[in-house]
Amino acid sequence: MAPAASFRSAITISLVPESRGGPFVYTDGLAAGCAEAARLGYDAVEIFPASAATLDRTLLRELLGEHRLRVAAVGTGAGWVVHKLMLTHADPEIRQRAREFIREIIKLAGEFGAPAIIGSMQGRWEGTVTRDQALAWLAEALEDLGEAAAVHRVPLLYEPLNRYETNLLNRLGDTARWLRTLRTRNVRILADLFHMNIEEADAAAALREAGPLVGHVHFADSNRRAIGLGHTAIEPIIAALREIDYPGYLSAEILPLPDAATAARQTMESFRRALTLC
Ligand code: LER
Ligand code: MN
Repeated sequence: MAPAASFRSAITISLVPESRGGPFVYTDGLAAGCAEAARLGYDAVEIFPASAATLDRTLLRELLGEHRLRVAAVGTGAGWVVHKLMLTHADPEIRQRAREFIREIIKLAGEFGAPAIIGSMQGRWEGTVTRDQALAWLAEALEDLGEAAAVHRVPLLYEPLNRYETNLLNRLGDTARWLRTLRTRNVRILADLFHMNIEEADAAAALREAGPLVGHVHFADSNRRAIGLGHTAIEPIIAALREIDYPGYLSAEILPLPDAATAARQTMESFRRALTLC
């Protein structure tokens, strides 16, 4: 019998001042975030940069070496939060700029062997744009960007978000069915347990449905706090991840509540418990 899948731990560092108040644990720079993550025993950091160009690659390389950390993933959300770019915008120039913004982050992440995440930059359908049109633009972008990520031998991560953040795809099963209609085989689903708590009838069943398409997990409780500080029943979720042989990270994209240090410690405790479950 194949050995049960093991998980790796990751924690978020945001380098974007405009994202304060968002679900990011460390917000005091790369050096402080990496040092803290390593001190608590995390395997990796997930980084949310303002753009590819503003991230200090040399510093990041040094910090990863010094602290024996990896990059779990790189977020593109600043493209929306800071620059108001989205892949489904009615204006073709904005759609193009959104795609180029993401392409640069794919290259940056690829240099570190990590996937890029498309979350809020997917946008939403509204105004003159129909849902079918928005999904067609999104599909075209994922075909292109999925192959751009393949050059680096990493997947591209697409994240279904809850209904308050997008009206495109909110559930894993729908997302998996839609992704299977694309030509590219290099786009995987980011399963964010916070969004899933809002949208899925049964989070464990949704993970089983998406199966091998699950490429990354945001490890967040029902209230977007550290796992263990909300009401999510994590055991069936861990069992489902084991069942689908999920090989990736459980990454804490959570609110730094009651403070960053406590959220990070609590996540690590929950992560260690998760490793011993099932
Ligand atoms: C990004 O990973 C995410 O989950 C979004 O809720 C951010 O807006
Ligand atoms: Mn997320």
